[in-house]
Amino acid sequence: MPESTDTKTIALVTLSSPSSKVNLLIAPLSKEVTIDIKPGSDPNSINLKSKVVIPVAVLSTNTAEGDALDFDATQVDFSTVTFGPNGAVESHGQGHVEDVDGDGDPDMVFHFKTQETGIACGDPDATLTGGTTGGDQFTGTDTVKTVGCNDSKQDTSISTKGAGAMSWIFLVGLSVLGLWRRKG
Ligand SMILES: [Ca+2]
Ligand SMILES: [Ca+2]
Repeated sequence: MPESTDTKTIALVTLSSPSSKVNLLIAPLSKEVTIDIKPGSDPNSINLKSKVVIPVAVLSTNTAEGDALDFDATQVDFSTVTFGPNGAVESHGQGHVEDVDGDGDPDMVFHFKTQETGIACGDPDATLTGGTTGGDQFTGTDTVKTVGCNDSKQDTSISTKGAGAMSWIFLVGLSVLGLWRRKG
């Protein structure tokens, strides 16, 4: 991807004046875009034990209704898109054009394997980054609600132990009852 390589390059510019020398790091700014994790769902529950894919929509936006698009999501290059702390890549190797918010502008939906995203228990949000076919970088963040975490696993094991203890007491009770009847 020559375009994305170029836009990721950080330029070191040295400004010199008679009295001082200043180094400026100039990095291209990533545009903030609107994303919708699990379009149509709120809260955006992410089951961390699930092997299903997480749909994430990148929305086309304009500054005012009727204006030209400020960000055209259909121009997103799927091969540059990554999601979550581990930077999962698109699981189908393509994006799907769909107007997920029903505003008449086509948006883009990508899918990521839950296990590859690196989203951890208690994470409050997740970020998608990528670039357009024109080489513009963008980033977008949406909230998540993690489920299937260790807390619920412990709860399950405790209740299983509880059930085991209960049935053991029940069996002992039956035996005692049997002995008592024999004596009688
Ligand atoms: Ca959502
Ligand atoms: Ca739309």
